[in-house]
Amino acid sequence: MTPPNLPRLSAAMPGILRRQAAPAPGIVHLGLGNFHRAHQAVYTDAAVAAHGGDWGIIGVSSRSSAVPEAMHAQDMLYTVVEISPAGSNFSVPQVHTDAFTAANNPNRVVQVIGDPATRIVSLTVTENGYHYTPATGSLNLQDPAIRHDLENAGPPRTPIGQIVRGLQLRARTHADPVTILSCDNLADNGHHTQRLVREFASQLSPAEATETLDFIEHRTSFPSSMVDRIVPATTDHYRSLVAAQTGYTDSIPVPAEPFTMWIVEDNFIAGRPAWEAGGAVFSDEVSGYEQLKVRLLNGTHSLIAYLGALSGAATIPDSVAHTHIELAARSVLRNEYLPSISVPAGVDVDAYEEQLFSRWRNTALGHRTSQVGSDGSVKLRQRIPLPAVELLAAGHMPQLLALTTAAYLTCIAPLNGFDPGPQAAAMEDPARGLLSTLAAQSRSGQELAERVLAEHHLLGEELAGQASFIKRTGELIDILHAHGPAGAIAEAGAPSHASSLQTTRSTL
Ligand code: CS2
Repeated sequence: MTPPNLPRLSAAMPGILRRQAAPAPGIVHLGLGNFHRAHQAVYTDAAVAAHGGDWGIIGVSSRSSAVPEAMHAQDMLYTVVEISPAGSNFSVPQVHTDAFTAANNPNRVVQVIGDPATRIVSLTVTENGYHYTPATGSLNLQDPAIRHDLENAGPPRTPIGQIVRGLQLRARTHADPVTILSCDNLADNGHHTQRLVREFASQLSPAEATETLDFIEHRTSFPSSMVDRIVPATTDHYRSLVAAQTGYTDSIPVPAEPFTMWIVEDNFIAGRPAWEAGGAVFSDEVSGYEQLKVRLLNGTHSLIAYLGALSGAATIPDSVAHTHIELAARSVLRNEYLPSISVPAGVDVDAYEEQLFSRWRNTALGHRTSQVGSDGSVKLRQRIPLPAVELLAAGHMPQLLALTTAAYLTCIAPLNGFDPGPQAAAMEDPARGLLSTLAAQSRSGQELAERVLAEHHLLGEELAGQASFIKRTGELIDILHAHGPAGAIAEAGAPSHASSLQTTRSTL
């Protein structure tokens, strides 16, 4: 329960402000969700505290006005609640200078990106926010939102459309350089974003396209970055915790695990904050770290989320507490993801794996299986195909990658008459409609896998032609429907007895 009559978090509250005011703005951030507020904002706060600089952040939320409105009501402040079983830590970053909602103020997004004071445009818009076709990696020119933005039917609605219109404005006016920094879980996220921006710009009228592409070529940079911090959704539990332990109310606190990591390519054409002060690492090996994270962490996370949801687990810690799910997770991580990765120098994989399991076991955090399981049609494309194709080419069946795919389809597109449970029902996915239709037309898992993977290329072209993988995925869908996760894990070949856990740990 929140104690009554507590004041709301504000700049006037004694002990809150560590500096006179937020710095002047230099960054526009698209995607004012919890992740940005517990990650990049925290690093920027540390950078400005240590070295100064005009690196205030204008936060842009895409559709919801809840966070921008609450930030205005709290003098742009909010609490980061670091949660571990040992206790909680509270901090208040002081770097946002403004916040608004793109849907309510669409022209303003283009203006702030075009503003000469803006030197970095950063993004956390999720894999789904890039409007690309997972099968090809290219901009989805059939997507109605992209069509809308290209046809100039009004101010742009998609992040890529907003960025290109902002760059067009810069090209037309002052031509100051600017960096576009993707902070989403996409392999090679800098190049990926650059490619989509170029593809969008090349669809403009010839004169506009020439001017804008020239600007993109010479006056922008697109560093890649690997971001890592588990950040669940805010709930009333965290609001009450903040009220009980800080003496103020905050309607938008952000829960986060203590662990945080940011590896960034140092390619900022218009300067950058000294993010090292917050622990960011500038490296030429970003793509190695990205692979490591997108596959070992995010890929294994997906398996834990889908098998957990099908076992009735509401949270990731509840899911890995099932011994057979932990075994499946260790097996996919070691035997199926790891072989596809060039591990960056200095990374100890055993320690990395143990750290992942201890992060996933953080029961205090309550990270939901439905949150990690959402948007699988876009996320899995980043996680599964390349490692799977490599193993297939070497003559090995990636059983647990097939099981991840099968568990995903069982959650989102169950066959007629099967109820995958409330956690699966709570998963959002842009492909849910299509996949439900395909499931309704299928009499077996094999038919479903064939339709989804071979005909609709859900996991890309590479896997569309892999008949043995598709067949195995279909068989595992049938086993999941008939015998549940434990049966399917045993069938997929992950060791199935608790006693083998130790053996697995020591022999992998
Ligand atoms: C998760 C990530 O939702 C997901 O797919 O795997 O959000 C994960 O928690 C973060 O990437 C951790 O850095």
